[in-house]
Amino acid sequence: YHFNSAIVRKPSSSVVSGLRAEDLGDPDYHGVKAEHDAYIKTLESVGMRVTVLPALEAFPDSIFMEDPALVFTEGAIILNPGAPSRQGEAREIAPVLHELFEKVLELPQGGHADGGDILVTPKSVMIGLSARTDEQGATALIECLKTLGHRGEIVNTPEGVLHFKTECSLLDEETVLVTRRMAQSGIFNDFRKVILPDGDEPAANAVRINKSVLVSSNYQRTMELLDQQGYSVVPMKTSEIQKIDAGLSCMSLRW
Ligand code: CIR
Repeated sequence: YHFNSAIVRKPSSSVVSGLRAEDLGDPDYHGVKAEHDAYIKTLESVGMRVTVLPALEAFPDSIFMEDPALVFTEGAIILNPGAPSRQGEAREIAPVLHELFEKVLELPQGGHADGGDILVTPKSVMIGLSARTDEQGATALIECLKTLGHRGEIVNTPEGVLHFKTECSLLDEETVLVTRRMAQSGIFNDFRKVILPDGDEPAANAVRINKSVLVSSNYQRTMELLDQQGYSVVPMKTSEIQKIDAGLSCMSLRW
């Protein structure tokens, strides 16, 4: 969670038709833009150099930069997103990664993996199988990770959630923020766990960057809990992006 660089992509007006599991109404473009602008400012304020890519009208979900690639200081991996409408996003990010990284690997065609299913921890890179990430994609990703000197590990995403990281995030070297269901799954037995208060599950997708933890400002009890545990909480507005199933990790690639 020590990062100094990030890539984000501006939302396009097509973001209002972003994918969602349950329709709570379209997000408002200006609202999404305001949340995204605040996100960029926050990344800068916690010490990141942010590369801002232009909006892509053809890809409503392309603001969620985290899904089509995975980056480390050692290099980048171009992924193959599982949602058909998002697969072209990988092609769009490729030239940018080649410019910024010396080593750029590509997940072979066939399998799928979304960055939202990948939790990088000091122990391993956890890859959650989901409706977006399949066995073939996860296995191929483990091979790519080896090339970059990282150990990948396949885990299960709880039924009915979009991504593995919809229900967990890394708070520090040994601690994860998790939903009760994720805590009970046994996946994080080797970690200290901060369990979200019941009803605050959507706050699970927080993101630790340097000294700060960015948390959705809709979840007061979670913010208090993290504050009591000594974390430096930065509240972020997520009301509009939440309508298209997004949290805080998904809007950037960080390294
Ligand atoms: C999607 O369904 O792909 C987008 N509407 C939301 C993606 C959120 N990404 C993430 O959590 N990594």
